[in-house]
Amino acid sequence: MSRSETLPYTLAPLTDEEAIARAEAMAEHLKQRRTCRDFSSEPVPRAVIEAAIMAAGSAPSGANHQPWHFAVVETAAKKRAIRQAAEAEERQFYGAGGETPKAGDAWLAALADLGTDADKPFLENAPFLIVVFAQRKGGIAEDGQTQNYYVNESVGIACGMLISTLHEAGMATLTHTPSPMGFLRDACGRPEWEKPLMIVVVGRPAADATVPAHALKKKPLNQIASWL
Ligand code: IYR
Repeated sequence: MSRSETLPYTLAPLTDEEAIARAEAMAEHLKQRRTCRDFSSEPVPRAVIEAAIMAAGSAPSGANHQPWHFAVVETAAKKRAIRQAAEAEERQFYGAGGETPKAGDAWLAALADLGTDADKPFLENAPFLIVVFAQRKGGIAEDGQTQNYYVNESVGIACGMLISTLHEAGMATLTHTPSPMGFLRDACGRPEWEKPLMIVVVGRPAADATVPAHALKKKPLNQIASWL
């Protein structure tokens, strides 16, 4: 078997008690994260966004190809263009013009508890939109040809690390998935082998921000885990 170059790997040793305390504290902190739809337009330091993207970029990925791109949108004109294109799609999704909704009845019923509709003011109000792209091809060199592996898994993990870091920095976030979202590729000038995956909306919550009570209903441990 061929062996690659290796480097030592160590972690600061913790006692069991310390490990438990740190895991519980982190879990408690992450449990305070909410998906926010009411943003203040108060500016956010660019350095926060840069650090969060660097955290996301350290995620594990298939063959370490790092098949992600984060397009950071901060100008009013670009945010407005994205809002207008997203709302046009969402009006069809929700049937806001009186026509048959593209979303079926079951999907609309599932969304009822969230209270979402075709209006997306947060796409303009929030200081930053991070449009996340998954690179279907390209490898580390981003040549547009080399096969990438486990792309959705890799970019999904990176998005989790992105929103966790932003939460740690006291930012409100929204993982927004306009449906469909192909328009984001043109809006952000990205190549055809990249697939828009989601918009991470970042800012501070508006003074009167609320979240749906439904969002606080999280499944208990004995439902989401089994021990074999
Ligand atoms: N893209 C739509 C619908 C939507 C779908 C799901 I699944 C959600 O969890 C939330 C919204 C919208 O953004 O309104």
